[in-house]
Amino acid sequence: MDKKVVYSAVQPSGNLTIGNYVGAIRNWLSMQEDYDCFFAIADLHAVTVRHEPAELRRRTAELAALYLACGIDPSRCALYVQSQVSAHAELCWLLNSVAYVGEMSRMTQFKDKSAKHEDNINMGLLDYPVLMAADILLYQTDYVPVGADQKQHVEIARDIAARFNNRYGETFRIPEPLIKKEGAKICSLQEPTKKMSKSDENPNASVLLTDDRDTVLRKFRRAVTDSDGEVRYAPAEKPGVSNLLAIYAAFKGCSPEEAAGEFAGKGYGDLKTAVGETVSDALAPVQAERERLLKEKTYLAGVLAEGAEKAFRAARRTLSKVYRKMGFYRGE
Ligand code: ATP
Ligand code: LTN
Repeated sequence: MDKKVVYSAVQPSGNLTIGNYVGAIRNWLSMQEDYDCFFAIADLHAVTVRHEPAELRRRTAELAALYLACGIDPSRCALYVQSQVSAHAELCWLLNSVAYVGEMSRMTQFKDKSAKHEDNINMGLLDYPVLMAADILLYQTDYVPVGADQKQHVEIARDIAARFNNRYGETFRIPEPLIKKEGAKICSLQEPTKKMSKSDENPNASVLLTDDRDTVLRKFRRAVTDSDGEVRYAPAEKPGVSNLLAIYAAFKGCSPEEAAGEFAGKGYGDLKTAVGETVSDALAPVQAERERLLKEKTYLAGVLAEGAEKAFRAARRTLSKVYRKMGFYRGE
């Protein structure tokens, strides 16, 4: 039987945080064995907010190197840059005629980003979920592993697929979001009820995958906790301490409750130092490998070209089917 298909992507829109790692990329690794995986760098999505061209180019290469350094294996999946497979933009256009402006303008991310970038509410920002639906549907995807914040976008992709199938006949498989309970939401170190985000303005709020040891230790030392002094896992009551325990647990491979047990009778200082050391120990080899790969420009470009080729071969089948179903003239 054919393997099930997995699709996911991250935008090259900033420096990735340990939230992106624990909530997204790390979960992709084990899937490479059992599924047909497509992992993309969503550069077409990244231009929906104002960007610097040279920075986009640099960040795209950096994200590719990071994927590889984290253990994404290009011989077992298609690792590629979205804009190098033109089928994404083509299918987006075709799906635009079955997506409604009303539903797009109700998306949480569209509302948040429009509020944040009031001077640049462009068509791409509104169309973002349709492009994301095109990404997913092109590969007849079964599962989309993402963090909790992307659930709504996967749901709209399902709606668009079902509507298209209904109007033109069975064409797309209906995808399902795959959201892990643990690590689906790593919180900010400064406002622990908010998610840790790569675009946070406070540099102490997020631990970046590129932060050196001293920076990681310092950010954890400054993390907001509470004044009761007892290390306990109780997210509602003690969000700061619980977030530290959740991060420690995610990197140690245990449950947050087990992590709390390790610190029974110890103070917040011990917890902060231990989390900082654990995270920076885990990041060190990934950072070294990323640095090494960034120097191998020809290798990196080759891996991405091969990935785009692989993705294109799969995407082409769905795209021709869509053109046919919609009645585009192909010579007969
Ligand atoms: P931005 O702040 O620029 O919107 P982001 O940090 O939210 O960016 P995305 O590129 O939107 O990152 O997300 C990439 C992937 O990482 C998605 O699957 C998303 O759900 C996941 N993710 C992002 N932040 C977290 C977090 N704090 N905890 C767990 N998963 C996360
Ligand atoms: N919008 C996503 C990135 C993304 C994506 C996708 C995720 C673009 N296309 C397809 C899953 C499937 C985000 O994480 N911000």
